[in-house]
Amino acid sequence: MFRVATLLCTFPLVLFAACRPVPAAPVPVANGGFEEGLGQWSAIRPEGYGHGELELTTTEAHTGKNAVRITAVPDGEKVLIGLTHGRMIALPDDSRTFRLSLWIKANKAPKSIELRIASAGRDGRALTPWQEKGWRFIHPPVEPHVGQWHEAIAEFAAQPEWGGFYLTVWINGAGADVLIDDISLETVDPSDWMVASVGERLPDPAQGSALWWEGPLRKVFPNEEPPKARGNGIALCAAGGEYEAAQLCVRPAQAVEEARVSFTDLAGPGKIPASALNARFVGLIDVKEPKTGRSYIGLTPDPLLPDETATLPAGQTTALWITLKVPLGTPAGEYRGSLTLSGKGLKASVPLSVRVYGFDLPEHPRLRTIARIWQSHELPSGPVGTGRILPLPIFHQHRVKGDAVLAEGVFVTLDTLL
Ligand SMILES: [Ca+2]
Repeated sequence: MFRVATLLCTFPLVLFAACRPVPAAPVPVANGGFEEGLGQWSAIRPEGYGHGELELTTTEAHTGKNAVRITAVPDGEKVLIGLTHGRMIALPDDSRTFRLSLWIKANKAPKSIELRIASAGRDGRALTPWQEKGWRFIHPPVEPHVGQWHEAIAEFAAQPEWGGFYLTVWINGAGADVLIDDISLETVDPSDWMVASVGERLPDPAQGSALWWEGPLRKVFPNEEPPKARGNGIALCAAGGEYEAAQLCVRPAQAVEEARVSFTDLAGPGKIPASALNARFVGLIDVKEPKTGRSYIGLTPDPLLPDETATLPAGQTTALWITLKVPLGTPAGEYRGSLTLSGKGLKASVPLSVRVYGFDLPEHPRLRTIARIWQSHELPSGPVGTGRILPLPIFHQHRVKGDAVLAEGVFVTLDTLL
C-alpha cells in the first residue's frame, strides 16, 4: 500500500461537522419530465451562432408522454442552442452535495452536450463571477450512445451561499437531433462513498478509551466509532521490498499528551528490524466547502504529520498511519513483535505479525504509471521539471521509477525509462 496515495489525496471525504449527512432524497425539479408541456423550459439562441428548434415530442419520450426534441440547423461552423429552465431550481440547506440526472437520446450526435449548472443566491440572482462561484460545466459522453436513451449524471457540490441553480443544456454543433427527458435531482450522502471498515477493536487501553486498527483505504474521521469486530493485534502480509500499511485508531476518554508509537523488532525465520516500521499521526484539515458531489464538510483526515508526538484529544478519534517496508531478502515465514502506543496516562501494547512471502518485488516495475499532480509543491532548488516536483522522491521510493514531465507542475508521467 502506498503512503503517497494519502499524501496526494486532495479530494477529501469529509464529514458534515455542523449538520449530519442526510440520506439521499429527491429535490424537486419543476416539470423535469416535460409532462406539463414545455412550461418554464425555453430555448436560448446566443448571438453570432446558428440555432435550431426546440419542441415537445410525444412519440419518443423516455417516460410518460412527453420529451423535448432539440434539432440544430443542418449546416454551419458555429451552431449552438440551449434548453434552459426559467426558474431557479432551489436546493435544500441540509445538503450541499447533489446528483443531477437527465436522460438523453441523440438520434444525430452533436459535437458536444454541455450541462451548465449556474449558481444562484437565495434571492434567485445568478452568482458571478462564475469562476469563483462554483458554476459547473459538465460534458456527458454522446458518441457511445447514439440512437439510444442513456442517463447522464452530474454530481456537484454547492457553496454555502447557493440558494439554488439555473440549469441549461447546451447542444453544440450543426445537424444535431437530440431528445431530453426526466431531468431529476437528489441530494447525495457523502458517507455512501466511504470505504467499508475492515478493522477490529483491540483491548481497551484504559477505562472508557477505545483502540482499534483499520485498513488503509478508509479515511478515519474524528467522530469514527470503533468497529464491532474484535481482534488482538495487527496482521500484515508483504513481499520483500513491499510497503504495507494499516491504521491504528485511538479514542481516549481523557486527553493524552505526548502520545507516541514505538516498535520492537519482528522475529521469525529472520529478523525485520524496528526501523522497517514507521508511524505517522494523521492530521485533520477543516474543510469549509465541499468541492465535489462526494465531499464532506468539516475536519477531514488527510496529511501525515512529521511530528514524533501529538496530543490525543479526549472523546475524539485520532488515526496513526503505520507503514512497514519489508527488507529485501527477508526469508518467508511469520514474524512477530509489537508496537506500543504510549503517552501521559495511556499505554497500550499491540501485537504485530507479518507474513513474509519470501520473494522480493523487482526493483523496476513492469507496469507503466501515469500520475497527474495538481498544484504540487516544488523543491526549492533543482532543474526546472522533474527534480522540482516534491513528491517525486516518494514515487521513487515506491517503485514508480520514471520522471518525465508532460507539463511542469501539472502532469508527470512516470516509468518511461523502462
Ligand atoms: Ca417525460
